Parts: sequence; C-alpha cells; structure tokens
Amino acid sequence: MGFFDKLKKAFSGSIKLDEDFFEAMEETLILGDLGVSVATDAVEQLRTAIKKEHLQTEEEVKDALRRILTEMLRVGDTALDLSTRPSVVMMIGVNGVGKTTTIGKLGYRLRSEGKKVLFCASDTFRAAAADQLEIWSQRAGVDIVRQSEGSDPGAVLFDAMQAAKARHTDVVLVDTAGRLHNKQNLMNELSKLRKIVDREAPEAAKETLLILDATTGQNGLIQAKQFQETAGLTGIVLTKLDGTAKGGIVVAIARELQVPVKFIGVGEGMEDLQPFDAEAYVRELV
Ligand SMILES: Nc1nc2c(ncn2[C@@H]2O[C@H](COP(=O)(O)OP(=O)(O)OP(=O)(O)O)[C@@H](O)[C@H]2O)c(=O)[nH]1
Ligand SMILES: [Mg+2]
Repeated sequence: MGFFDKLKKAFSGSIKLDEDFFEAMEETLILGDLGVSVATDAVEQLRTAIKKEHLQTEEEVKDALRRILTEMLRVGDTALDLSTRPSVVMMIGVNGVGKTTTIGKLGYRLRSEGKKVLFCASDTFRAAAADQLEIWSQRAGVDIVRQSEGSDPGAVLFDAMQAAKARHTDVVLVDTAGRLHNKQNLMNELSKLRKIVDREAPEAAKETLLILDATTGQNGLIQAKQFQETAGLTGIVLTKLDGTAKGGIVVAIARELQVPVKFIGVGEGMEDLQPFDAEAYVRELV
C-alpha cells in the first residue's frame, strides 16, 4: 500500500480525532518517507490547528495537513539564479537519478527562453556519458564541451568556462558522474569542481542542484546532507515523479537543510521538466 492509500485509510470513514488518529497519522507520514522528524512535527502542528480552528471534518483536517507540509517546503526561492553571464548550474547526485536527462531538459527550456546555453560533459567516467549528453545537446540545440573518456572532469570544466566567456554564454550546465555520497574520494572531486568554477568565474551566479529520484526513501536525507557538506546545495530537482513514488523525503530535506525543491521531472522527454509547485505537490501527496 502506498503512502496515499495509507493516508486514505487513516482518514477513512468518519474521523475521530483521538490519540489513535494522531498515532495512525504519524505512522502514515513516516511510512510515506517523510521522515520521523517531519512526521512528529507535522502531527504536533496539526493537533494545534485542530484545537485552535475547531477542525472537525476529514476535508478540514486534510487541508490543515496540506497547509503544514506546504509551509515546510517553502524554504527559499524556487527560481534559478541566472543573474550573471555566464551563470553556472552543476548537477550532482548518486547514480542513475536523472542528472544528464535533467540537463537536457533544462537546456531545452532555457534555450526556448532565448538563452545561450552550453553543456559541460564533466562526467568523464564512461565514454557513453558524454555521448548521452551530446545527443541531448543536439536535441535541445545547444553547444557542448567534451573531452575523451577518462580525462579529468576538472579539465573539461575549465575548458567549458573558457568557452563560455569567449562565446558570451548565458548559462553553463555541468554534468557530473553519479557517485555514492559515502565515497570520499569521489566526493572530493565535486568540491574540486566547485573550486574551479569559483576561480574561473568568481562573480558568477552559481547553482548546485541535487538530483533526487522519487523512489528514494529515508536514505535521501543522508545523501543530501553529504552532498550539502561537500558541494553546498542551492536546490533540489525531484525526478521520476511520473511513476507511482512521490519522493516524500524531499519535505524532510527541504526542512532540515533549508534547500528548496526547484524543479520536478515528469518523464523522459524534452518538455518533461516543470517548475516546482509546493501546493500542487502536497495535494498529490495527501
Ligand atoms: N520516467 C522518468 N524517467 C526519467 C526521468 N528522469 C530521468 N529518467 C530516466 O532515468 C534514467 C537515468 O537517467 P540519467 O539522466 O542517465 O541519470 P544520471 O543521473 O545522469 O545517471 P548517471 O550519470 O549514470 O549517474 C534514464 O533512463 C532516464 O531516461 C523522469 O523524470 N521520469
Ligand atoms: Mg549521467
């Protein structure tokens, strides 16, 4: 049973707002991957709201819960800071979450807005990675800087930054290799990439987006903390929301790290990237 069904069950029939209800509610939220601290806090706030506002019906209680979770997700600007030329957006995250695909979609989106975009293939781990990004660059109609397999990701980034300055590029989108958050040497490589951007474009607006797929459970919070420590996150992209998983852990991540979700991925196509709408997301969740 998914989170949604469980919640429906917790709410089913005429609700009796007793201890059992609050317990079931808390358990449902935890099982829905919102995490223990979010669940405890949300239920606490819900108790207060029910008392203060004399809520009685299922719809009123649901609305209050939606309001509480939406508020937890509102932790900052959901728009990308692209205020300088160039500005630099780096995608990071564990393997297979959708970093490269998100770059493709975002590149298409930004180009459609009239921006000059450059892809940087800093995933040099596999030859196929740069090839995959190159296919996206053709589809989206944007330039790419790449080198051969096995070259230094930092060297590719350096090249891309030079090219961006020479070509008056608006936005550089940097693809990185997937890595486990507990592999220290791979994580160090990310901080190196960050330093290259800082050195080559000290004044540039920089975004570091953690790509997280909706099937990620409680582990997502640990992942996010590690990536935050290493590279400093400015936003989250929640991918694969077109499936059944809802990625409830982003509520915990947003709240604990104070990092907003900025986009959602809803498919594999070029247009399947949408700006994050906290209210709409919570409506799907509850
Ligand atoms: N359904 C769905 N599939 C997605 C979405 N985003 C990415 N994918 C798919 O997920 C798979 C992995 O995507 P990639 O973009 O290659 O992921 P990655 O993070 O770059 O992977 P690595 O570079 O290997 O770490 C591909 O088959 C994508 O088409 C999404 O929003 N919805
Ligand atoms: Mg990739």
